[in-house]
Amino acid sequence: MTTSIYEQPGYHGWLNYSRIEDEQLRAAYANYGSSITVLGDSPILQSAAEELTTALASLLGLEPVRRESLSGEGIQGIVAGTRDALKQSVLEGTTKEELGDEGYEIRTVDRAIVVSAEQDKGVLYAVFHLLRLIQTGESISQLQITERPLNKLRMINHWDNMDGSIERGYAGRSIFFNDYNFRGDSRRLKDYARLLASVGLNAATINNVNVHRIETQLITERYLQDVAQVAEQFRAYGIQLYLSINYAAPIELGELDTADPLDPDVKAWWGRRCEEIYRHIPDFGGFLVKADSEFRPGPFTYGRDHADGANMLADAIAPYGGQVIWRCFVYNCLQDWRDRTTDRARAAYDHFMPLDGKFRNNVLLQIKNGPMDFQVREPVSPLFGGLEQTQHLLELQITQEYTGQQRHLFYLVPQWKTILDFDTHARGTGSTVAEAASGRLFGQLLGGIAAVTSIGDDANWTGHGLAQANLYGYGRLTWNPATAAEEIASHWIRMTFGADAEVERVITDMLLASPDIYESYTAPLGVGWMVNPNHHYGPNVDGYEYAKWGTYHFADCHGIGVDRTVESGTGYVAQYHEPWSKTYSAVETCPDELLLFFHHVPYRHKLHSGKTVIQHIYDTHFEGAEKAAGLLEQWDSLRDRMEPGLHAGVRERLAHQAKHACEWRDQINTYFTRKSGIADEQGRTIF
Ligand code: GCV
Repeated sequence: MTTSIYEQPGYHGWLNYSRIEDEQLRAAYANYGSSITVLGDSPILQSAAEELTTALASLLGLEPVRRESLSGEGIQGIVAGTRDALKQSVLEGTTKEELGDEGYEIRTVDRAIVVSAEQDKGVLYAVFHLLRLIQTGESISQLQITERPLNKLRMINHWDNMDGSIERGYAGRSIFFNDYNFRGDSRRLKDYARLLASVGLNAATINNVNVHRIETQLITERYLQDVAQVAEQFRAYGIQLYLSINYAAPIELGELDTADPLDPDVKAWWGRRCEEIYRHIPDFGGFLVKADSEFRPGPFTYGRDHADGANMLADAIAPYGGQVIWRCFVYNCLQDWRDRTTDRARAAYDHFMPLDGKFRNNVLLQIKNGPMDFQVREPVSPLFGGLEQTQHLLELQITQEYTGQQRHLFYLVPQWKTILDFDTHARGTGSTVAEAASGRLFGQLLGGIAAVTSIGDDANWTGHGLAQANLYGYGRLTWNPATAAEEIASHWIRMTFGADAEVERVITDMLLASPDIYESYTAPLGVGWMVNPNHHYGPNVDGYEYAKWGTYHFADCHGIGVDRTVESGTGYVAQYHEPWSKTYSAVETCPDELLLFFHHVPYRHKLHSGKTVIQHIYDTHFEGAEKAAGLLEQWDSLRDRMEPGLHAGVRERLAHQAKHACEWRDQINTYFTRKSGIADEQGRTIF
């Protein structure tokens, strides 16, 4: 007998609403949870009511009574609605301005819990928050919660192609497309929308930023009805739909012979497209554009700059309230490896800083977190804190392209927190990336975070069962970047695996240790890359060394690293504000973990840790492989504490990781022993 996908391990993720075992707790929750009143019946409020009903039934083992209006005997149970609907009768305190469009309040008032917001979306977020409290065993008898998100845009980007494949996808095929059609799997789309909304995400692109021939037609009659159906499903969960577009669409669709942004025919063409799109999807979010990057067309072809390109689209979509999200991932991908003057790291800043202030107010620049490409360790892109007059988004990668491809465990939240907390010093201390990206630092209206999603049609969405923590954590951070990585981990574990203190202890430990473990047996000290070309999995130290992509480590028999100083290198360090420019410039002050990103040093150079670079490489690679094996042992200790299928799926991946970490260790150590001729101080086996 085959089990349906909905019953397979991990399908429900952190919304599995397992019955609460503790009887006392269940009874305490039932005091409120046995009656639900949701005021209003918009699609979003219907989603909220449905979520509450199914979740409470499952968590508490009861059938909650559903009411549609407040009863005469005063309020009781869970009462949810907008402030208008509640007529403020039960609320006081927070002003409309404090709450904002998406914020909410949750208050325990006598025998009731009142969930309220300015808008329906806020009510939905509040419902998920309340359910989280119940799932994680918190008391709800004295709630006084007020929340609002820091970021207006909290976005997911899919790199899905219409043939059903996913660029850099490691969890099956697209949930949207197959064989150049929409899959129309509404149950799956709904459950995905629930997962996204439950962590506060509010926007999504559904197709790859590399927009190929057929995908170019997504903005035409051929597909717009299907796109509109997805938009409708997402709308019921407060998620606005965006599309990635092909900058040369007017040409590719055979309607014009130019895509020059300053050509009036091109402007008019995009105007007509927008009109048609909005006829199908009145709340369409806008366009995401990868232009003049990795062989994608763009305004450079016509001698125009990126402001010309983005503003033309922005003007076309402005009458409908849409936005243009324009990516800054622009660099020379045909570099000659012999040329040491060109530095890919400089490219985004060099291209976009001169354009600061030249973009329309419905344009946002989307900037990858680092200057290269989602490596395990990179400095923060200097465009954060650099761009002062242009709205922008931080782009992260949940899909684990360079972080183990969802076969290795890598809890990304600590990495993202390092990025968000990075103080750019643009306006003195406290000018963090989180503040810059949200728009708050420079008083901009729009801002936020986007990330490339990690999901596919695998039953558990993310392939690796523990990789779900990254999708969950991403949403939580977009809402509030100050949330601690430990807290996110602990919530995710309790919601996913239930209340078992040992499970929580072990998995928290594993998650928090995982980024350092992976970093330690892969590319050292911020140098990056060292992976197999194309698919980017597994060790290959020189894989990108003689390639055109601008990704070099320059290892020779004397030393390793890229000199990015002003004095003797590419000058990249000068793109940062002080004190960073100075700190990174000097080998003495550059943080160890980024040393090889900024400097070329001899193998015997001493790190702050007191070790030489070469000994650090050996030690971390031996330790990393050992710790990877340790992850498997830790997981095995939980064998009897969870659903066997869930345990087995993760176990298989951890076993692979342990083995693959040895491959990494041996290739890297052998390479550097041979290159440097320096032996390991501890005489361990190096081949
Ligand atoms: C979607 C990297 C990835 C590409 C990706 C590109 C981008 O180069 O390897 O697969 O393309 O980034 O972000 O546009």
